[in-house]
Amino acid sequence: MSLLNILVAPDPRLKNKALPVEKVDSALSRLIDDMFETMYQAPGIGLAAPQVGVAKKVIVVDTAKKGEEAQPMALINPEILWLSEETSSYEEGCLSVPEHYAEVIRPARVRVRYQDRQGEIREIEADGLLSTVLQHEIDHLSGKLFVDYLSALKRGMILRKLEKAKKQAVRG
Ligand code: GNR
Ligand code: NI
Repeated sequence: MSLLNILVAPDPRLKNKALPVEKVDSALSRLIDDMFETMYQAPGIGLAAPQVGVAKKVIVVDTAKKGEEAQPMALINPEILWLSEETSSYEEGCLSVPEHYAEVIRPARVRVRYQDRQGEIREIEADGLLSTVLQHEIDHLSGKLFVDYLSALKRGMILRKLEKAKKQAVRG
């Protein structure tokens, strides 16, 4: 297994649309293992392939709390079938937007169709934190970040700070 490099905004690769996975094979399984390792090490509760520079429709999530048994879920080609009218607000963060957090209002519940690691088609209905994280990860597959839900003013402030930090890192 290997740790993958997580892209940080603003990076044009985070804005691209991911492509559907055509073959659920051992190479894809390896990518999923590496994504789990990278997510747990970060640590994070979700990770989408575009965040590690892979433009494919693959996400991993685990919303189990510390001390609880892990609940790793890999979703291939996830698609939203249904969103509730009811909304809920969570303070979101993103491994590609480090050290910035903001409340985002989203549908409270979601139903998602996806393929599992065996290529079997499955459906899941989620609420609470899992619903938020699934929507956050599926957004990554269409090049969307949580900051895109904020005002242009807030988004601009965050992205300018991240850009500045990148330039400082290059200068050392
Ligand atoms: O680790 C993460 N925590 C989180 C908290 C609230 C809402 C969404 C998330 S996802 C984030 C990891 C990440 O960036 N996934 O794309
Ligand atoms: Ni994210």
